[in-house]
Amino acid sequence: MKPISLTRFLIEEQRDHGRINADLRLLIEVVARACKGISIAVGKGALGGVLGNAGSENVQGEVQKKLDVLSNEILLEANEWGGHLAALASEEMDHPHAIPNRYPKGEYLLLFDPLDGSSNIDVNVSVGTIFSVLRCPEGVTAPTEADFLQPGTQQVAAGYAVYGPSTILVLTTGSGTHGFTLDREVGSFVLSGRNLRIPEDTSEFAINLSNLRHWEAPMRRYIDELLAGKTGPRGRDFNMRWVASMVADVHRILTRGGIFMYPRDLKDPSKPGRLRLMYEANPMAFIVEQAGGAATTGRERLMDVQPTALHQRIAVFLGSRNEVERVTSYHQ
Ligand code: AFP
Repeated sequence: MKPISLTRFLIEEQRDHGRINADLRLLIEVVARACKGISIAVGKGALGGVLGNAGSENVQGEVQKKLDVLSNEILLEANEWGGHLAALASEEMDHPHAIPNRYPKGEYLLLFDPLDGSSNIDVNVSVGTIFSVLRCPEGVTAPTEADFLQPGTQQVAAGYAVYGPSTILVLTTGSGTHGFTLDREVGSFVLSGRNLRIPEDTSEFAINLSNLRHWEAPMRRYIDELLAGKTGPRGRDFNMRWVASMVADVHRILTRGGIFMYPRDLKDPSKPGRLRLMYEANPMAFIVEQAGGAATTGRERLMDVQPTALHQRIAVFLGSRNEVERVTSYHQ
């Protein structure tokens, strides 16, 4: 069958199904093009002079890798001129980035983690880009942080690119979750998975077990049962994976099922979790739900959370619906 490019897929979503408009189509195409640029930079590794630390810190107080900064710049430059955005926000920038006055503004807000999994870059393990799209509130021409603080249910699109053996863009605009693989010779993303579905059951869990002693009781119970396997109440054995790049762990789950967990831990009681709500948890929750999975904070549906700060952290449980519902019920 003739391959379907991302461009053709988006044109059909717009023309045949009226699911997206021209500005949202442009936004997605521009972000996809930026991800191609990031994929090339990541792929150069040591030869591109882009490994190692940038000698700066981000708003999280984390050391920035050169590729964190480069990826952020690629996404900023790609999105400023198109006229589709009112503003954008990034894990790597303290405050929202206004569209320069020399360019027209549009109706969308773009949020992204330009390079997720930074601690894996220098050891050549898969990393990725995560993005989320919201509408700018009516009548707002100079969006502030408050205009970004919308629950995940308000997202009009979300996606990620995983820079692994192949570069794959996964996308939802609210009508299913679809995967596109980068054809490096032609330089375009080609549809490689329409309407991806996450199996409701799984025998594979993803968590950083080194935090075990810091977890709340419901978490300890759930994990103990998984580790007990067929000798315990679950009656079957489980397998564990942890890449420590959320994009890679989520992509595995989207491909063959599983449950991803980053619970809040009492290591730092002031932190309600490690992952960021606005540009990691929410986009992944939208993608997962559109593929038939579930995403909670352990206590409530993730996309219902009313954000209070642009860089706020949150606990994340997402993936195969029946496992997410079980571990969430233990917290009730
Ligand atoms: P870095 O971007 O600092 O590597 O963090 C990656 C991440 O935000 C997410 O992608 C992983 O799932 C998670 O953190 C890994 O956390 P641990 O290093 O605590 O396992």
